[in-house]
Amino acid sequence: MKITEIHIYAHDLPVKNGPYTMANAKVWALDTTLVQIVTDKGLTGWGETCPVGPTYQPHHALGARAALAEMAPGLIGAALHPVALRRRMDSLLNGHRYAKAAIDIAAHDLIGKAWGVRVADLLGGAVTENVPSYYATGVGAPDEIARIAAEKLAEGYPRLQVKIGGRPVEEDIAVLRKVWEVIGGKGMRLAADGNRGLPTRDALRLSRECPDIPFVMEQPCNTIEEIAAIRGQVRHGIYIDESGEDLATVVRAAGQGLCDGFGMKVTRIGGLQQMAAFRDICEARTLPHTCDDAWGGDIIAAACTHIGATVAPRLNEGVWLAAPYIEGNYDRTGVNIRGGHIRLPEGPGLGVVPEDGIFGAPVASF
Ligand code: 0XW
Ligand code: MG
Repeated sequence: MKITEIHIYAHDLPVKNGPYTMANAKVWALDTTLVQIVTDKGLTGWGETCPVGPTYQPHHALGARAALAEMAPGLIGAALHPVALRRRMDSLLNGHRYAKAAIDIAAHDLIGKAWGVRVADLLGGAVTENVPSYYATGVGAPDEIARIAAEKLAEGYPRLQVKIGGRPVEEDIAVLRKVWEVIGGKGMRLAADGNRGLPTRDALRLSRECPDIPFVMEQPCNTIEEIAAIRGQVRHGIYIDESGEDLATVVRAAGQGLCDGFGMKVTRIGGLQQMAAFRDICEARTLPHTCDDAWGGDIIAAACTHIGATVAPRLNEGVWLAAPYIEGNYDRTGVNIRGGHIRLPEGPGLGVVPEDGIFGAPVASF
């Protein structure tokens, strides 16, 4: 099966009750990029990549589309084998894994459709049909975040991520204390995500002043070097998210014991083929991790859910979806969270087929 056409679409995803606030970013609407690949067998597959604004990671929507346009002519005629396709993309453009991921996801969708199987089964096999999710709050005041924590606990979420950073650390400590009053001892796991926003001084205070609250500290500081500097001094587990830029960094972090787990994004690592390798590296070193993306609609949600369904349950920190912050779906059912869990789409392929014309005319076609 060979690629005969590539179409690129841009689609606006307004944030419900926005903005969504993180230490270094406030977002009201996200610009997502959809990739449609057509093959010589007449099948169509879909991929998606949606940076959560231009400052969360060194990714942005126009950058994704420029990178896709740079590679697309060289991909016409390519066979749909994910490893060979990744090497071909690497021969056409250095880096830009978050754009390559959209092609990789569409390739998995197509292979699944051609073989009549779900993407989860292509990726090694689903171990659950009901994939755990987690809820991520924005940066907020103690009473408001504690109210959300109570609501999400009652809904059945097994895990909560509280956003911190970008303000005096005393406020972050007050939020975590209030949240723990609500969820402590009730079986909900807790992550405090700094999104690179804390100086090491504040990350150390946060850990020292909350020794009784068993949260993991997710990407507290900007660089892997800052995380390495505080690693031996904190009482809490540390997860790397934004700094886990590629498999080489993951191997380094795991090999040097720089973290206790990861928040991982399917597009940042380069797509589902690289994500499956990441999953296996984590399993070899017993490192828990998430399978998320930064934002995006039902195509990226399906991709995250399919890989999330293959993770060993004891290491599965869940699949975060933007669905609670988005109105509407790409097809009749979409990918949604119920009771803190996501039903694995039935497939074949991703199991999401966008309604005809939903994204308007392509912004580029090859
Ligand atoms: C909570 N997320 C998965 C969604 C936002 O894009 C940020 C991200 C994270 O964990 O950093
Ligand atoms: Mg994170």
